[in-house]
Amino acid sequence: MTCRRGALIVLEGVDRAGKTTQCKMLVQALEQSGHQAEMIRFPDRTTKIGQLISSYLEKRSNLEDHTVHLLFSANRWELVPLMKQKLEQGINLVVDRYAFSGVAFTSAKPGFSLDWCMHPDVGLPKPDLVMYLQLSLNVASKRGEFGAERYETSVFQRAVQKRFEQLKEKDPLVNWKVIDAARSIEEVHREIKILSEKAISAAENQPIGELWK
Ligand code: NYM
Repeated sequence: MTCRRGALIVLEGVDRAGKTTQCKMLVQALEQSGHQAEMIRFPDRTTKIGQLISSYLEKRSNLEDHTVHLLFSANRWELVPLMKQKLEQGINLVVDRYAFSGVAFTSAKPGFSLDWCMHPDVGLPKPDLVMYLQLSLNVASKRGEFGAERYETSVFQRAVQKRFEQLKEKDPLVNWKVIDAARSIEEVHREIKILSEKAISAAENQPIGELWK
């Protein structure tokens, strides 16, 4: 490798935990301290697959549960060449949801095991850091009503939260950090920035890993 590679940094958590706000703040802060950084979000609703997913989430169409799970995964795989290219150019990628959301949301549906849900994402670029924004659903609901998209009900979100916790416990090869997201935006940001800077230094001279392999 001629230049130091960028780090793959993922933010996860239930809806309303503040992931998108924190991703944007992190990209800005990293740029201000001299790093190259870009944000990506999954699902990426701009591709053809992403449009199918978006229409499903907005309840404009129905898709069979296994099928939509595989589409979410395909939506990550279609971005892999671009992600690798950017990481190899030294750009740090800050990712709003990744395979962990894929597993937590589908496995919250009846009849889906964590193992089955993890399979299609095995071998994706492995995040150097996964920050799980932890927030009780009581606090989350005080931040306003859930939206009108599919999955945005407190019963489903409770199941998703449980699945995130199970996945985190089952997953010793991934660098998970739990962030208390009930604090102020600034406090949460400070912790996320420190952890990210550390991950960036640790990743520089390491090859990009493969998730769940
Ligand atoms: N979601 C997201 C999944 O069910 N599987 C996935 O693989 C991913 C990445 O889509 N409710 C769900 C979680 C969210 C929704 O929401 C996307 P948003 O607000 O665009 O992050």
